[in-house]
Amino acid sequence: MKHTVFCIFFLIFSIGLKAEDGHRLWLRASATSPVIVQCARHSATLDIAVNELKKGWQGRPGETVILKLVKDKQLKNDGFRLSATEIQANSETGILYGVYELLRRQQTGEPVRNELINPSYNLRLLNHWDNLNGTIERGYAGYSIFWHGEDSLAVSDRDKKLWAEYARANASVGINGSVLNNVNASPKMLTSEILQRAKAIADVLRPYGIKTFLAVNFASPQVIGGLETADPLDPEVKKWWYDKAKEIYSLIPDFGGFLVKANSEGQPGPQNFGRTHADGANMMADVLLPYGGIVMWRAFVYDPSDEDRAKQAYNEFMPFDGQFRENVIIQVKNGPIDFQPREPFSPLFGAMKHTAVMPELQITQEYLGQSTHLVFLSTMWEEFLQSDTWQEGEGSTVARCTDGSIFDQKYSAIAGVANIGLDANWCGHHFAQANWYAFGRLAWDNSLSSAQIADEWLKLTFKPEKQFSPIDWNLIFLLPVKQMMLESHEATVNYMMPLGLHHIFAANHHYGPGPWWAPKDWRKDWTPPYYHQAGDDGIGFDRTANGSNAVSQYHEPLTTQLGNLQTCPEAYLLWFHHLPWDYNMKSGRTLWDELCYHYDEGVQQVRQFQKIWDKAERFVDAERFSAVQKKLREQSLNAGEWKDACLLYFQQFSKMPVPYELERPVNNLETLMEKDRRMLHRGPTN
Ligand code: GCV
Repeated sequence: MKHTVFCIFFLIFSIGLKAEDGHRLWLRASATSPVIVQCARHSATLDIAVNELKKGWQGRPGETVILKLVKDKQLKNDGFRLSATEIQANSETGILYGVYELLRRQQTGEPVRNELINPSYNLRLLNHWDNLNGTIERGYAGYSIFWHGEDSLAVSDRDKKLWAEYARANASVGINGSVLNNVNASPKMLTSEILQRAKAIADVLRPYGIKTFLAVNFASPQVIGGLETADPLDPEVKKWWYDKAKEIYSLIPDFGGFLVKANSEGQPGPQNFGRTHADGANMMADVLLPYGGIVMWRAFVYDPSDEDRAKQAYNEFMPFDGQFRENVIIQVKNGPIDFQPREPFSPLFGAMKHTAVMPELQITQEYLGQSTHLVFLSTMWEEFLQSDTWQEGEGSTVARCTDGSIFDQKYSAIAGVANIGLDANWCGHHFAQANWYAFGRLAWDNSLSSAQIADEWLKLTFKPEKQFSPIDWNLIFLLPVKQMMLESHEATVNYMMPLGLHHIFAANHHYGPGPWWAPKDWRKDWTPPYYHQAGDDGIGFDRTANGSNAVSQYHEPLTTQLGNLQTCPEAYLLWFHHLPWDYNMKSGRTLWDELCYHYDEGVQQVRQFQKIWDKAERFVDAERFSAVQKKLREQSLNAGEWKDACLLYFQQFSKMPVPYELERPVNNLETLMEKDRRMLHRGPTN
């Protein structure tokens, strides 16, 4: 009887939840009451702002809201003054951001006080690693929304609708620029035919305040321009870029500028012509300067030398500090290696004092379970942004070193490598949308907490239109699911690479474990043993003064702190130290036992996530519920494989048992290695 009553009750509630494919992202709410909007001017952007208010108003019925353009010195370009009935801004985009802020607060139940709100960074950019043939490098959510092939350049209504939806989502979280193509850039990007399509995209993005940028191939003057060289000091090469810039600006008058990956992983650059990064970046900067454009020059460089890969970007870029033009920004990945599950911050942050430096984060989860694992990246980014570089004394956080609060810089910027594709839900995993959202929110306000961001996102994305008891929704859905999000990054670090381990992926796909992978003729720094250094004597990469001395690239007291075993945070222990298996950890366990505990903890955490999600079923529409449920099952299985693969592999060296109180491995090492070999369809990459 009790059971029947429960079933009827459950049915009544679940029938009300319409299936959702996730396409509406966090923009699901519609108006609950009418509003009168007064805005003295019309423009594409202001009209969007007015319409958004009308479509999404959840405030007092019949309220009048004033949108007012002002000249207020306290406001930055995109900033605004907010109150419950008025938004003031210096720019139209400021008004638009104010509208989205007001609506967000109404929809999440946050108070609206009189506030002045300025963004942390001037430029808040998505980098799309989209290829002209429609594929996406490290994309896990289908094909490109921008490019469908070089023979398919006509712009359809479907394209335009999707681009407008994309632009709206970006604007709603404050993102104001998009780099439309892969940093491994095809020279063809700059041909006139392709630029026409870039123009069409830019036209759709513009009213939402989004500027268009392009990634460019340094050898373009040779490859598509027919010149004999791409030497940045060659007058003909300079002229080629001048002419190209002129052509681009005639199509896209507010074009933002170039993103360049040069002399990195086989991409051409100034060094091919005996020139420096500064020579190359400055030439392009000069070309763009008359139009107000900028150059984002990536510092993701490393070569197959014997030098520790973690040191190379710093070594290569520091000598040029102060030599770059004002409209050049050096774009630096958060960590010194490559978007690993956990890295210390790159020592370039704060160290380049006379050059603008911008962080590059990776929203697409190349190394974090791609679109299968639920990993809320905000906690990782928060940890990174709040890391103290000590470069200008205590409190010189990465956030402050890059947003213009410490260094005098004309441009401040932050970029995220997008996780967006043609999948109905844009990001492959419903919870991966939270990472797009979080990137935008942190780019707007780099002091936001992940708890706040998760709270907002969950309310906007999952609050059922149907009324449940708010107490139930809070207790069974909001709080536990938020907690799951907040723990998810640490869980992934635990089951993949705890205690500072890094880059121990199987070759090529960067998905599953492969600590064993080391073909003889392959670059050592593209193989996991280079990074974990496991042997009979222990595990970890010695980056102390006795080893590669990468610690010396950090500012004191960090050099000493990281180099000293007593003070190095255990989260980075094996990043900086090579230690014996029986090394005594703070917990009193041996290093080997501690590793086992972390791997096991990661697996248990994901099992717990499954319980949380299953329990929340009645609050989620069936389509999104089961999609996430399936992915969590896969994640649980994968977490177990990670644990078994790493522990069974490292056990060959530690020769110590997995602590008997922990769950035993359920996979055999040989089977896991075989699975890895089968996944290796294509040739390996780094
Ligand atoms: C776009 C890593 C990725 C590459 C990526 C590169 C980069 O190596 O695996 O796919 O290339 O980083 O950031 O340039």
